[in-house]
Amino acid sequence: MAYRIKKISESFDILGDFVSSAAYGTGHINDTFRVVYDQGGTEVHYLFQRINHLVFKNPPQLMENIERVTTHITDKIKEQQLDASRRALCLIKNRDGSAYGQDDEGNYWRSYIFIEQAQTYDVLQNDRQAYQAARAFGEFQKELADLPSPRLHETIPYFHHTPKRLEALEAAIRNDSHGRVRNAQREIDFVMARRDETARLIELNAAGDIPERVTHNDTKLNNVMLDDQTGEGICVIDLDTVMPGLVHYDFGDMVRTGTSPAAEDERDLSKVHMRFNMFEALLRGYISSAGKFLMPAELEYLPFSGKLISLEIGMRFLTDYLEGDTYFKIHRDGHNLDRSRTQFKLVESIEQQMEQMMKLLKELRP
Ligand code: ADP
Ligand code: GN1
Ligand code: MG
Repeated sequence: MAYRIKKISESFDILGDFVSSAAYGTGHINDTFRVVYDQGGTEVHYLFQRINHLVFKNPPQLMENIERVTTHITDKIKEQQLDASRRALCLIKNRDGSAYGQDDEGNYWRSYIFIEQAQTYDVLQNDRQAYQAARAFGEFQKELADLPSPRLHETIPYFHHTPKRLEALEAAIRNDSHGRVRNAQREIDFVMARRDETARLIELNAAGDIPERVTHNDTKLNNVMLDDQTGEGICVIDLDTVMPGLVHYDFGDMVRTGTSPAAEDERDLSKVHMRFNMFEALLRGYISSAGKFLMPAELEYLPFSGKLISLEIGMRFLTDYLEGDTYFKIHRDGHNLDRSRTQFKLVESIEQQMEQMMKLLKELRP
């Protein structure tokens, strides 16, 4: 692998000599590497990613989205006289001038400036981090509100169409290709008891009550970098799914990934629950940046979105488990089933606190 990365990195417009590369991060889809270069005696880092083209079927279109989005955000940051190289992802061009390179096997690769002295967190440590992360994601939506046309490409069609995710789960149950349905009956029943709620946001959008916007769509809290020194949410990353969507997809995934003290794949379900103070911090942070543009109907469904997206991602993990683990990277047997269980435990915890969540929303809404 190191050889392959050395070779591909040489096709990018980077000065100096390749020193080493190492796998980086905990993402489930792409392959990420931190690459070290020697530039006249100074060690400089770059981030390289192999785009998973089984998941993202059209990498050139995906990269066109990312170029447009990063350029737009960079321009805005520069207008504010801030350091754009730490506050927006900065693509390194390939030597042929394009935003990506291809290796001999047809894999697509891209490279970014490595953002130093900032981290992502798989599990948040405190509510200050939750506030900062949510503020940054809201800011990101705000910056993209005036992205010039055309509409961004849909890199994965129907990505957050929860009823279609339910259909996929039902098909996986019918096929039972790996004989695993019998291991997951409780989880299947859990989803089916909530099936009527899966279409709620889609219906509100179809009725014209909540608008389509440019959204991130994968706002796992480890997709925002927090500055080591100030704790500020400085840069939103992982832009593969930036495309038209509903704000709820973003806020919902923040609740899913930012409120539980346990990891996404925790086996001890007694550790999994929604910490109300973390929800409060997310809501406060998100409203601090997105509050100015959110419409009343959008605000109204923010608490529900936490439940819906946790249910939806749980359904996706469960579907992948039933289909034999072909989508999400797994690191042990039953990994996707474990992940689905934590999601459903979180759904339950959110349901139990929904009344207080709505009460808090009333207090905080601008
Ligand atoms: P995945 O789609 O696999 O989740 P990400 O784009 O989120 O890939 O990258 C994986 C991890 O790599 C992130 O969680 C973050 O810690 C780190 N990372 C990504 N981009 C950068 C960057 N430009 N600078 C520094 N670290 C980065
Ligand atoms: C994947 O790439 P990563 O790990 O940030 C997935 C998300 C899921 C998430 C669950 C393109 O995100 O939709 O919510 O795993 N990304 C894609 O952890 O499917
Ligand atoms: Mg990521």
